[in-house]
Amino acid sequence: MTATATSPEGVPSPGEPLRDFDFKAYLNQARQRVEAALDASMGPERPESLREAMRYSLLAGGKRLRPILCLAACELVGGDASHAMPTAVALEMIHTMSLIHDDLPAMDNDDLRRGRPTNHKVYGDAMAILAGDALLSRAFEMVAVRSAGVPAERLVKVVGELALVSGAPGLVGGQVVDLECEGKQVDLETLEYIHLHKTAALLKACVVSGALIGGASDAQVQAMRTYANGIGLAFQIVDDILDVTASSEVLGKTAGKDLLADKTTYPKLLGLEPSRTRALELVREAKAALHPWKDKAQPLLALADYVASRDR
Ligand code: GRG
Repeated sequence: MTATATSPEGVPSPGEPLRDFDFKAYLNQARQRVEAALDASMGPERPESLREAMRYSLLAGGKRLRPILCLAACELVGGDASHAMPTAVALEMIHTMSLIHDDLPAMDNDDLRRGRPTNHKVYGDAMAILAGDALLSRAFEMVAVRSAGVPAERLVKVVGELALVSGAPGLVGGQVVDLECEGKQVDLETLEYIHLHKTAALLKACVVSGALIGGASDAQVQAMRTYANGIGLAFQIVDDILDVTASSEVLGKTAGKDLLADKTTYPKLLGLEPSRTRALELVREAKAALHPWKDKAQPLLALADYVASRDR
């Protein structure tokens, strides 16, 4: 399997097809595995009403980018992806929790997510908060109790990554600054702070956790962090672009929300085309971090391109 390498570093440019790698088939297969594992992850939770609210959002579809990044990173460093599946599920649980909480009236106040009414619209605010809380706790259970075949010291490191990303240094910190900036002029530095914490941090936790489970060296983990910072910011830039260019129907969430809420976004600060250019630059930098792995990195290289080219 050889990538079509044309850049000076031998890293394929964003959008450049990777020879002999069928990304569509890879993505389909990975999504099917993740969906099955997510479905199986929900045990006989009681009370039934809580179980229903948790399942409603967890099994509502979504791109499943985070668990797939985790599995791909594990495989890249020579690990067995099945060992990383409980962690991949845990990361999707944390992501889903953050979406449920983000959609609440006290936060972003949205009523459409993944093409369906938001959790609180169906089950009420209190149940939505509790379903999110239960998914967060369940995520830690997945790693600490349900992972098999992984040395305990690796799992302890993964638990540390998950704790950091779901607390003040990650999602919560990013969300607080985002809320505090509502209705204010925000500079690029602050915007980047928000999205490094709200979006990039979780993508980083995905590849770092997968790599740790696969037995990565410190240098390999560092390369993963660099890769994830790039794709994380690019992901958010594209998210901001799609908010103004795509429909709610395609996105499965309310389009045009940023404009309506007068939010500072990359297109607002930089303009639409410069935002696209910046996203491609970030993806190029992210891909360069994977250079040591050469063709073995094809899934993560293709996932980086997908982040920049996605339409939902
Ligand atoms: C309560 C511990 C705790 C944390 C919650 C609410 C909150 C703190 C943080 C908000 C984080 C957030 C919702 C960031 C937005 C990230 C983003 C762009 C999500 C969309 O991801 P996609 O497009 O969604 O991958 P799908 O549905 O495809 O999975």
